[in-house]
Amino acid sequence: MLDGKKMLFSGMQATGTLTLGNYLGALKNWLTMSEEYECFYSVVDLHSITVRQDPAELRKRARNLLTLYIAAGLDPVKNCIYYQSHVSGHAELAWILNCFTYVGELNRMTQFKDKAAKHADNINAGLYTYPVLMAADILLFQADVVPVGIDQMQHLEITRDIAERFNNIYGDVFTIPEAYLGKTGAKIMSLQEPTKKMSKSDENPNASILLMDDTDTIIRKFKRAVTDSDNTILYKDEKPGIKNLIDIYSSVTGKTPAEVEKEFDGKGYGDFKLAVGETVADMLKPVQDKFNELSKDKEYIDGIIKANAEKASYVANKTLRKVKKKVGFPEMIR
Ligand code: ATP
Ligand code: LTN
Repeated sequence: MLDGKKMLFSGMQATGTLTLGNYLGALKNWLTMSEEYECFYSVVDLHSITVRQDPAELRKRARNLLTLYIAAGLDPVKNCIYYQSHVSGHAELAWILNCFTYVGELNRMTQFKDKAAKHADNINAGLYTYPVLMAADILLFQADVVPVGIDQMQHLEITRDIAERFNNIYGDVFTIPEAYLGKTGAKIMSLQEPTKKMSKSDENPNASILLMDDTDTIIRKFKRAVTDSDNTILYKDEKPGIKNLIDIYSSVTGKTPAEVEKEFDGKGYGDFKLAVGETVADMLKPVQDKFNELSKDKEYIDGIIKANAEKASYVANKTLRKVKKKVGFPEMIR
C-alpha cells in the first residue's frame, strides 16, 4: 500500500517496436487502472539484454518505449514511469531471489524454451533466470496486481511461488501478487499464422501491426490477414484467423464477439477486414500524434525520467532493506 492505494507493477521490454498485441494485451489495461492503484510501469531494459542488442539502438528503443507509455495516455505524474536499469534494487533483489528459486522450476518455463530455440547461439544464464528478475520487479514494489497478457501467466505463477517460499521462511515480507488479464485482447495472434501469438520479434512484417504503422499500412496488413475461405464472420476456434480479427475488433470497440457477429451478419471478409483496419487505425492515430509531439520535448521527458527514477528507487529500497535484514546481511554503518 502507498497513500492508501494498492500497488500495481508492470513492464515491457525495449526490444523491437510495440505491436497491437502489446497494446491490447497490456498497455490498454494499464490506462484504466491508474485511478484505483498506485502504479509503477517500467521499461525493463535489464530484461532486454538477455538477447543481444545494439547499444545505441537499445537506448533509442528504451526512450521511445517510455515516451510511448505517456503518449498512450499514462499520466507520468500519477504513474511512476521509469527505466528498470535506473533502480539498482531490481538486480540486487534478483540475485537474492535466485537463491530461492529451483533449477527444476526454471526448466519448466516455456518462454525460456521458445527463446532458447530462437537464439540457439546465445543461450545465456540471464535468459534462463529471466523469470527471477521479473519476480524481483514485482516483489520489490509489493505489487498486489500485475496486468499482463496470457503469455506471462507462467512467470506470474513462479513469482508467487518464490514469494510464498520466502515468506514461509522469513515471515510476511512480500505481498503475493495477482495477475490481471483483460476480458478481451489477452492474446492477439499473428495476422499471418493465427495460431501463433503476435510478436514484436516476428520477422514477417505482415504478421504484426506496429503501433507506429500509418493508416494505409494498417489497412493493407489487415487485408492480407490469413483467414479461411468460407466467408462467414463467426467466432469459432476452427476459424482462428477470423476469431483473432473479432477479438481485435471487440477489444477496440468494447463490443462482445456475439455483437460483432451480428454487426457483420451477411457481410464478407473484405468488408470486415476493412472495418477492423479502419477502427484500429483510428484508435492509434492520436497515440502516434502525441508520440511525435512528445519526442520533440527532450527536457520534459528528461524531467520525468529523473523524478520517477528517484520515486521508484525510494519505494524499492524500502523492500530491499527489509529483505537484506531478513536474510542476515549486516547493516550499513553510516
Ligand atoms: P517478444 O515477442 O519479442 O518476446 P513481446 O511482444 O512478448 O516480445 P514483451 O515486452 O515481452 O513483448 O511483452 C509486453 C506485454 O505485452 C506483456 O504483458 C505481454 O503479455 C503482452 N503481450 C505481448 N504480446 C501479446 C499478444 N500477442 N497479445 C496480448 N498481449 C501480448
Ligand atoms: N517478461 C515480461 C516483461 C516484464 C514484466 C515484468 C511484466 C518484465 N518484468 C514485471 C510484468 C511485471 C514480458 O512481457 N515479456
